[in-house]
Amino acid sequence: MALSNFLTELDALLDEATDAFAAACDAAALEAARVQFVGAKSGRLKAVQKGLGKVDKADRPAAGKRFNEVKQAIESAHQAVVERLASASRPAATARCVDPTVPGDCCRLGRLHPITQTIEELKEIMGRLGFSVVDGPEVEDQWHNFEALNIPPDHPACNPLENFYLDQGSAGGERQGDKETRRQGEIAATASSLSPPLPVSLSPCLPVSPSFLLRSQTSTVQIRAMERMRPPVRIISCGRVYRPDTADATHYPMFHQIEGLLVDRGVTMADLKSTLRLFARSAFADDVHIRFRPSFFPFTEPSVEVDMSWADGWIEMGGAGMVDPNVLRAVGYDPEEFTGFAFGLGIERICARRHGIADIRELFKNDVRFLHQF
Ligand code: FA5
Repeated sequence: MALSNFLTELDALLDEATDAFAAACDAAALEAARVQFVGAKSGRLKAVQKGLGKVDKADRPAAGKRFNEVKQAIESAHQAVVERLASASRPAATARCVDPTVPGDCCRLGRLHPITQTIEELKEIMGRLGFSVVDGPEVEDQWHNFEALNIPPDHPACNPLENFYLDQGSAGGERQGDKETRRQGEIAATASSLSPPLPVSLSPCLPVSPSFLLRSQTSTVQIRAMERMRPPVRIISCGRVYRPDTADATHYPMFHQIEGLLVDRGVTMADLKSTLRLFARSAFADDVHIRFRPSFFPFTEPSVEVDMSWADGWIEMGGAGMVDPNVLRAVGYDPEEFTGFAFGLGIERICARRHGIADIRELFKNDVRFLHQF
């Protein structure tokens, strides 16, 4: 056999064996490749070795030398894959060198949103003044949002452009009786699916005013609380309210209010003012002043705007007043026996003042770099 033919056969074998070992992805595939190329009995290297005796005698030393080199290269390729598979099956912790002096990964702790923090603090302050916390639904019926609060259906405050009414679908083509029956079913289903469920049976206006809306004020909870309780009533409620207001530095279409209500015998405006003064001093600082400006809310009489003052001037925080006798009557209280005060303040404005936030829109951008400061 010519030397060149023998060497060509050897080189081809080396290439094939190297590729086969490199492709082996587990021990079984590697062993199959080993048997095929370097198996003691029928391996292909053994077969090529037999051809060595047929090479011309003068060329045999060169052929033998090259054979040994190729044999060694194939065995090294096999050994490299043995090691690769062994290290892949070792547990990562032992494979990797641990340096205990390297500082650990810093894991940022989450925190409550500044509005939630403010609400928790306001609840705590009012709790110390003897007020307990109640909640009401954000989806409201017209009775609680308007009518029981002495706001008649034709009042501008009920205007669809001033509120987020829920789309309850069109009932076109139905007979009036069918329409009413279907509406009652929808109302009952919607009311009971809310959390907490709307007390349909307690809502005298539902059959005649079935529209639902996102509540526009937490004053709704005054009504819900008085429907459930007998005086003395001393509650606060904090939560989201919705109005189609244009967003600016002090307004947002979704914002939070804290509502306060105290009903008992002999409650006066003096009680309202001292309660709000104590509240303001606890929430802000001892040197904060409050002032009442005459105003109008259908559910309080007299009504006032509540301003608070700092070095840079007065800021409007909310509304307040003595509960209107019509509201007391709507929930079955005798206005000759009981009087009460109520107030509703904007929580974004309180939060902004406490933290020096110039624009309340920052609170709702969900920028963690901003939120992380509180
Ligand atoms: C009311 O909502 C009355 N329910 C308050 C009330 C309760 C009066 C009980 C009497 C008795 P008013 O619409 O003024 O009132 O809102 C109260 C406060 O909510 C405002 O002073 C302001 O601080 C805040 N506020 C109102 N609209 C927005 C808004 N779009 N974005 C942020 N805060 C707002």
